[in-house]
Amino acid sequence: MYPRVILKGTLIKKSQQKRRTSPSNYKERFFVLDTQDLTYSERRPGKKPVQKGSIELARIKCVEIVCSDIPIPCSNKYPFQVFHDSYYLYIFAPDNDCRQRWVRALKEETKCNRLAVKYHPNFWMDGRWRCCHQTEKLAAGCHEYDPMGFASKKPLPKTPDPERRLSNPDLGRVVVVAIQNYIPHDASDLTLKKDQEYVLTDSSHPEWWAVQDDRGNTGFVPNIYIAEKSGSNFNRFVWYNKNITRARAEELLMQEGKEGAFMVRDSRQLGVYTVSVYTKAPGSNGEKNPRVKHYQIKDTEIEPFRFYLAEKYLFSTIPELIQYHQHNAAGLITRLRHPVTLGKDNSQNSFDVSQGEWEVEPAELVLGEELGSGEFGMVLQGTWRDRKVAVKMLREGAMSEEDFKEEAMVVTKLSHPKLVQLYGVCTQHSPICLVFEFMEHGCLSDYLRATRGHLSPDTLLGMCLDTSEGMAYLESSNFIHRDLAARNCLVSKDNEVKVSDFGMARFVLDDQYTSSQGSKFPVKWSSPEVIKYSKFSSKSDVWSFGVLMWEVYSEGRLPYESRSNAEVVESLNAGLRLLKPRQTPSAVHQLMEWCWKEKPEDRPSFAVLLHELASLSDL
Ligand code: 4IP
Repeated sequence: MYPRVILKGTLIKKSQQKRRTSPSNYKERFFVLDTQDLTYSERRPGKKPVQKGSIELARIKCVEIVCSDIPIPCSNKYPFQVFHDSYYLYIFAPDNDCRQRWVRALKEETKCNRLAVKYHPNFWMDGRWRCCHQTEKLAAGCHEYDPMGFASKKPLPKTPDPERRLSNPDLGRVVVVAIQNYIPHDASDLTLKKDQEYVLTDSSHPEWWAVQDDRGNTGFVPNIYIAEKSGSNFNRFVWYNKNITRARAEELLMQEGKEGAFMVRDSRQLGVYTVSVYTKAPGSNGEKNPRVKHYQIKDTEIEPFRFYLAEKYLFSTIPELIQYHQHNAAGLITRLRHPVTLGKDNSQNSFDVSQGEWEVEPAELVLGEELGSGEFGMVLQGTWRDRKVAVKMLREGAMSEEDFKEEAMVVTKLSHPKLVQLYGVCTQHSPICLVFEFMEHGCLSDYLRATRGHLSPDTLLGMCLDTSEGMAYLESSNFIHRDLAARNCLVSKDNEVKVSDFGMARFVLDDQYTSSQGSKFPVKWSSPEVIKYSKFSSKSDVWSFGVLMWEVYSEGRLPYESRSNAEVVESLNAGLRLLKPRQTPSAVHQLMEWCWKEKPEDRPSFAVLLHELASLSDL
């Protein structure tokens, strides 16, 4: 009987390195799976295909996806493995569906073979298995091979404490693949189906991680049952340039000419990535010196593999690392401010207010009385399209307008009932002005002082709850406020509190405000890692939120009233914290203290704080 063709298509294969000296190359091959063999050929235009290899199906012992923790060094990012004889053939599919088709078909055709009992879920690379660190290529696998995903015998880790969380937006979007089925053991768990993809939403527990399935259900699963999805298909990221040389990267970034213009590109070293960034920062001689600096993304080389750039701030994925350095210089010459991409229109990401829907027509704006003044200049009451608005007139030189325009679109897109909405920007006159939602009672700190002794415990708790709601939204949008304090929240006529000025601290030009040594730096609201290393994150916002709760319950007092910034830093270093304001319920005080944990990872997320405060307000 003739063999019947089951699947065919072009995939990339890695050389099997049958000999010690075999090259480690990746080649495009036309694969054909029939009922007898898996065959691959070279196809060249106008020439007859040349068969390069063939594996008899009866000799296959394992077919499985590869869960890689490193960037994939070829253009197809979805690897799977065919273990046959004593060789591992790694094949790379262009997408997950294609990989699943091949893996399923191969498993089906080999299911009656004498299969391996265990297999290696990760690659054999550089003389060791990345999954179990064994250095013998033919060493027994470290994971049960369960081709159809029936078994679920792995011992389950100890159930975590009830404080476990379902979301940790600091994670960014990390996709994981189930390496075996999991049947939930309690209501907060989620069913895992082998080979299916999930989005990781929390990885803070050592053994139980929260994931979300494609229907939006979220729950906990043992982390030994999942693996990070292989491949680093960065094409969807605006900062990634695949085939670009160092010289071309320099040319493009110099052309862009903006401080912090950057891109991520493939390094000459296979599988390694480089971040190239433009800076005008003065060189060692103090003179202005526009140049491009290149930083290689390194990994820790020992499990669990993590990525880092200039200093050892470690991340489990490269997009997470980039996202972090977009907010923090942390050892780089400048933070990564403006992604630059060859061939993609960079202006897509920038805010061209002259044509954009965010431009406010000066003729539509009626300015009224002065409401106050802030870091950026005067705030006036106004009317715009029949609604009351607050208009911030930016004092010339107070703000980096170029940077602000770049990011204003992001800010205007953030929309939540507990955030003060930025309606638009008026750029046609200099200095520019920002048009915000109007809040009758003005800023929270002034309001607390003005109403001291008159606000009920419910109102105080409601103020904290409102703020946590706005902040939980920012956290879930991966947006860091950087200057959360009662002075940066506003109060409506119904005592509703909304968070304002989010992200604006990045555009202040006054060094006294931006440097943690500066006299205007909000030390009293800042977490230790912000004071020491300017390391901002949603968890540094959580610290500030603890101080804001303290401000609410002390009805507008200044934290550490009579102490200087230096004294505050000293007492924080000694482990001291703000004292409980007289009328604070102990449950709220416990939350404050939780926000002031030394290590960011020990602090709760805003999602948890919101949940906790909401349950207190239900009592
Ligand atoms: C060859 O490299 C090709 O990659 C072969 O793949 C590969 O054979 C060889 O690996 C490797 O040495 P060069 O073309 O640079 O010589 P293909 O036949 O698809 O071109 P496999 O067995 O992986 O197909 P070794 O280990 O067989 O030498």
